[in-house]
Amino acid sequence: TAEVMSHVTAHFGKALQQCREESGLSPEILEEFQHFWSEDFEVVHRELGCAIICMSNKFSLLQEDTRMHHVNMHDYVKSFPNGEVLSEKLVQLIHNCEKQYDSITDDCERVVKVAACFKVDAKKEGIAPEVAMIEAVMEKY
Ligand code: BOM
Repeated sequence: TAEVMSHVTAHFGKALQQCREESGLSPEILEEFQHFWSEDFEVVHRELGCAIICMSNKFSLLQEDTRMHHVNMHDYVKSFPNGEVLSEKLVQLIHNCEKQYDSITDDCERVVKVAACFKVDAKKEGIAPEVAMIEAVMEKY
């Protein structure tokens, strides 16, 4: 659900500041991670892909091949309140997007495509949070 996704995003987003330097993602492109879900934010920059890789690695959410670690992602999402209602769906959506961009060899470029696909599909499924919902739970993490 969107409520659960707001918690996951608030927590995951805390890793952004730690990943700014190595990813080269400037605040002009994305100031705060919760804006990822904003209607006016376009998920297109390679640096955002690099940042998502770095952030995911902080929580061991990726495999050696820079694809999602299914078990760890499932457990990560399940660790949030009501997480079990979202975990399976989230893993399924991300994996479906990964399959569509598997031929892109540049990891940062591929991951930003996967993230853009995930944003579109999460909206379709009604599990995309509003930025305000994320802001409301930020203080918990
Ligand atoms: O193939 C690499 C898979 C990378 C998975 C991350 C895609 C989505 C990241 C952008 C959105 C994040 C929102 C919440 C946290 C989900 C882990």
